[in-house]
Amino acid sequence: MTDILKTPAVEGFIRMCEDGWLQGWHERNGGNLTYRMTEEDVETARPAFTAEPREWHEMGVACENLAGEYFITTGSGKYFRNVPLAPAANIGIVEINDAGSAWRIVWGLENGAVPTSEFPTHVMNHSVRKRVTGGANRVIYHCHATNVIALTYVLPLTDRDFTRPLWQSATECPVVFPEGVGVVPWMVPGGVDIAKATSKLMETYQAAVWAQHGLFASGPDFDTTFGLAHTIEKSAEIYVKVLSTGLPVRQTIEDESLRAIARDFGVTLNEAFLD
Ligand code: 2HA
Ligand code: ZN
Repeated sequence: MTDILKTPAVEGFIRMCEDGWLQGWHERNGGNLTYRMTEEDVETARPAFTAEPREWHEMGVACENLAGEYFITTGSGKYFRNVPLAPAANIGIVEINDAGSAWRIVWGLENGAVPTSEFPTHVMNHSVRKRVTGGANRVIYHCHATNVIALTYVLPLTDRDFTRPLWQSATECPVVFPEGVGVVPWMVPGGVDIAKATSKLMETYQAAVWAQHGLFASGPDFDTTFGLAHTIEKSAEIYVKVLSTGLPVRQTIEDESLRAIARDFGVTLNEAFLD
């Protein structure tokens, strides 16, 4: 029988958890990750699924376009640090029902574990990203990216006030997230309000900043999604360092240069954030 831990989807998922831990973005049980499996992923993993169907759990949200989908998810209260050591206890695979309103465990999340506390948020955002990307988006990732969080104490909490310094602090940024980033004001984690506020922004953006909390990123695969979070956090780190010198900023990437990058790299920048 295939070892489920050696299948590309599960192996890639575990690697991303480890990568995030190594970056220092997942203290204690911080952060969560979900992946919407392809049909091929599901068929490859199916031999390892539980023989007896488990009970359904209502999510409190209904996403019709996710009916019958399977997700790999981190467990609620579980530590990213422990995922590579004991995957079946810290992550699992859940199936979504025909109404898109409930989940049940088909593999992993052993010893009574359940999906991440942010599962309804992830599901709502998967629904939006699946729709706006024509099915391409498969990954939703939430991490406590240190410098992104730091900036939420000093920058105005608007999409424009975050996007501009992030674009200006690393030349590749406008190419990686040409639509910019969204900003969610401080909200209680794990609730319906933060799920709704985030999914509204994810109609437009690949990533949203959660004030005084972290980053919420999406993408078609693990590399692209981790790369997006890494790029945003790196740019935030540079900007924090620049601010920390206390010296006046003598030069930055001007708007005409941002436009030049967009032209040469064939991306369309969100004009709302340019002067
Ligand atoms: O999983 O990070 O936002 C713990 C969290 C909640
Ligand atoms: Zn969090």
